[in-house]
Parts: sequence; C-alpha cells; structure tokens
Amino acid sequence: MTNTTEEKKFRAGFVVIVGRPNAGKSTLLNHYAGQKIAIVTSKPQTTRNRIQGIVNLPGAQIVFVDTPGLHKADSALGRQMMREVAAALEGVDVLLLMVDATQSGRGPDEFVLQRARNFEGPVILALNKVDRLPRPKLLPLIASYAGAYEFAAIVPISALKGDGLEELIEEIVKRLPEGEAHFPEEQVTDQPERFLAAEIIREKAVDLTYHEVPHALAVIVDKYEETPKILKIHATLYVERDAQKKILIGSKGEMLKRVGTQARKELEKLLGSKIYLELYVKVAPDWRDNPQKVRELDWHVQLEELAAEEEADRGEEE
Ligand SMILES: Nc1nc2c(ncn2[C@@H]2O[C@H](COP(=O)(O)OP(=O)(O)OP(=O)(O)O)[C@@H](O)[C@H]2O)c(=O)[nH]1
Ligand SMILES: [Mg+2]
Repeated sequence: MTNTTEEKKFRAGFVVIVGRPNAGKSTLLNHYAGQKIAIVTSKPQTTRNRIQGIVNLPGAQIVFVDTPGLHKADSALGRQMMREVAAALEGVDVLLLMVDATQSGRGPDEFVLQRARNFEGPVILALNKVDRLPRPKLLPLIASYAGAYEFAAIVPISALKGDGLEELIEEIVKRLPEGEAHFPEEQVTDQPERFLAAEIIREKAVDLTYHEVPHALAVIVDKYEETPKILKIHATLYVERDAQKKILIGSKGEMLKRVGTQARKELEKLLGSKIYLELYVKVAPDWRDNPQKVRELDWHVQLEELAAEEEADRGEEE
C-alpha cells in the first residue's frame, strides 16, 4: 500500500424497498438493521408508513426505506399508503424491488415492474423466499425477469433465513453515490419509540385476531411517560365495528390481555426498560374510508402535532 489516494471513498445513500404486500420487505429491513424496526406479520398490508432503517458498514451508510405493499387502493387508507410509497421513492439513489419468488408462477409481475420503468436510477431485483422455492424453478424465474427489464442486478434471497443478503448488500453499495453519512452512527431509524410501541401492539393484535379485525386495526399511543423506574404506555386500539371490538377484547378480556402481555414483553426487550402497558379498545366506524381519520392515525402527522404542542408549551413557559 503506497498510494492512499486509491483508498475506497465512503458511500452513502437512500435505498427504497418496494414490492407487493407480504413480499418480505419489512423482514429484510429488520435483518439489515439488526433489530426490529418494522413489524412483520403473515397477513398482507401490514406496513402502513414509510420507515427508515439506517445501516452502517465499514465503508458505507445505507438508509433503507421500507414501504407499504403495492396494491390497488380501494379506501382512503389504501390511497394514503400508496402516497407513502410515492413519497418514499422521491430522491432515492437505488430502487430495490422485492418479489415473492414463490408467487411468480405466471411470469414477471407487471404491476411491480411498472415501478422499475418509472424510476430513473438503478433498480435491483431481490427474489425473496427462495428457501421455499423448488430449485429448478429459480433459473427460469431469473431469466424471465432479466428479459422483462434491465435490472442492475438480480439476487435470489431469503430475508427470513439470511441467504443471499451479503451479496445483495454488495450490489447495493456499489450503486450508492460517494459522500458523507446522512445520519449519526448511533441512529437506527427515523421512527420514534412511541410509534414503534404502537406498531408492536398492532403486530400482536394482528397476529392474534381473525376475520376483518387485522385490517381494521389502528393503534394510537395516548400516553408515553418515561420515569426513572418504569415506562408508562397507554394505547388505544381502534377497530371499525362493535363485532370487531368484541373479538379483540375476547371473552372476559382474555384476548386483549394476551395482546398486552406479548406487546409488553417484546417492548421491554426492545427498549430495555420495565413497562406498564394499558390498552383500550374503541370503535371508529369505517375509519379506513375517512381521509380525516386516516390522517389522524398516521404517525408522521402525529409527530408533527407533538412537535407543535411542545413548541407551544415552550412558548408558554417563556
Ligand atoms: N419462507 C419465507 N418467509 C418469509 C421470508 N421473508 C419474509 N417471510 C414471511 O412473509 C411474511 C410477510 O413478511 P413481511 O416482512 O411482513 O412482508 P412485507 O413485504 O413487509 O408485507 P407488507 O408490509 O404487508 O407489505 C411473514 O410471515 C414473513 O415471516 C423468506 O425469505 N422466506
Ligand atoms: Mg411490511
């Protein structure tokens, strides 16, 4: 090593993960972030907001942006979710398209490919869930996607088992611009803990309930109070109908209790403090069709309001 100018320059940039519901986008984000940032369930349309996960490597910083699964929106919530995808795509360096390889029986997914065609930068295709794909099907699948669009790279992966993820990240880093890190090294996400708490509660409730409840659920944290000994969280779970409320509460409240216990245990691990969690259930009739309600339940909007309240409080104190 004689010439230091040949040393590799630091790279940094934004990579947005886009794909159908249930493709495994949030699973991938969590894997790279090394901790749970985005909730994961077996039901489609879990993620409702764009969420950033920041990954620091020896020579690079990647900001991954997880997004809601692409679908044809038929409610105010669905339209809001698709606006989140559009917003997430703005100004990013690399588009990471993710496809569930086990669902690709009828050839390339045109609905998803359209996003690649509308993107100006490099597009990498991750064929996920190959742990469940019969081996002989992989090469023809790769060939069919390679024929449909000029991807910068096509990488078969298993976000769940971790296969192919080093290769994928290498392909991503190569395509990032040279430049300084965008975030301090210790920051893992843009999502405040208060909203992660709401999401973890929603995850447990989605996992444990059935019928229409999972899709009709929204969770708001009403109180988030940190004391030296304990973190107090009060949250309200909104559903659309009385029947859903009954299912969510369960007989003698046992369902809600299970949701609360599971959420508390996971949050205690994630946040590293003892938690006192209180859950309420309310009915907000047809909130998914009500743009105003959808806005109220959106954490980006709540975050702005919290900031405005704090600002006002400071003003009063002065
Ligand atoms: N077998 C297998 N399952 C996976 C893999 N990756 C994700 N899954 C499962 O697929 C389901 C959906 O995963 P998510 O990460 O929530 O998918 P998503 O794309 O974020 O879904 P939405 O938020 O609804 O758009 C979960 O049950 C995951 O455990 C994989 O590589 N292999
Ligand atoms: Mg998701």
